[in-house]
Amino acid sequence: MSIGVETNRPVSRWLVVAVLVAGSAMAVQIGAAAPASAGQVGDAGRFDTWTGYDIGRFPVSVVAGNFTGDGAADVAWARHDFFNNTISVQRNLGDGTMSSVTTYPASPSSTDLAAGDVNGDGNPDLVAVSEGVTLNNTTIDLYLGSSTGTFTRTAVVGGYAPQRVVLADLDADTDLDITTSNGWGATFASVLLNSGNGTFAAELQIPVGAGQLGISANDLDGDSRADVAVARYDSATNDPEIVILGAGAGGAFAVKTRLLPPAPDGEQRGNP
Ligand SMILES: [Ca+2]
Ligand SMILES: [Ca+2]
Ligand SMILES: [Ca+2]
Ligand SMILES: [Ca+2]
Repeated sequence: MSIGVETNRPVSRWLVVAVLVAGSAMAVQIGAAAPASAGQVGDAGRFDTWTGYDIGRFPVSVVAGNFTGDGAADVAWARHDFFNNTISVQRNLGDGTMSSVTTYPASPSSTDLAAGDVNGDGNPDLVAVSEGVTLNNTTIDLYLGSSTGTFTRTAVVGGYAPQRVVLADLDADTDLDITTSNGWGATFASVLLNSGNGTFAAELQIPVGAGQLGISANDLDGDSRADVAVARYDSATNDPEIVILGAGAGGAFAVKTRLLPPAPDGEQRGNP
């Protein structure tokens, strides 16, 4: 759910998730495996253990959430694997260690993962987006959470080779709606409004332009309704652009404005 124009995907095979817990504080660090005597984080001895876990190849996105309702943050991550792709969940055992990994099937080549309660039962759910083997996937995977941190997979039609996903209440009815930035030539971002129970109305296709990547949601104009910012790279002008989506006249969700970030010193906009 980060916003920014990025060009490289993480492809390291052996990344490690290190979860360091002290009281209710938690940090998740992703990086190359480090010897137990090095790379320790924290102060005053609060974080004095470092435990590495194998998270599989091609990890791309990780989220933390209290999936089991015990107050200790658990983790889930998605992988950009075209073959037998899965998302994975590890429960926090409350003593600074994590459970064994539970995996759930996912559409091929996932690109992002988000956590939030989409069906309003109080248990966090997961939403994964994936490009697909042929880079035209239109299935968004939903994983409805239970009170014990297990998930049931379902799906909704939307997006086009989606690159990022964000959950936010876009229509001010208190439930979380889905927005995706889309890839591989798609010129629209996708908005799926929640019916309140984790089912979604037909996709709205918002004309943003191609080259979309980063996405973020917040109330940017103070009207008490969430807006969405989509970062894209315009290959026609060689310029980056931030497209702001939000509720316009009559409440319809649409492009509200387009922002051109300042050019770096000494550079000019447009084609050279
Ligand atoms: Ca937990
Ligand atoms: Ca839920
Ligand atoms: Ca909503
Ligand atoms: Ca707003």
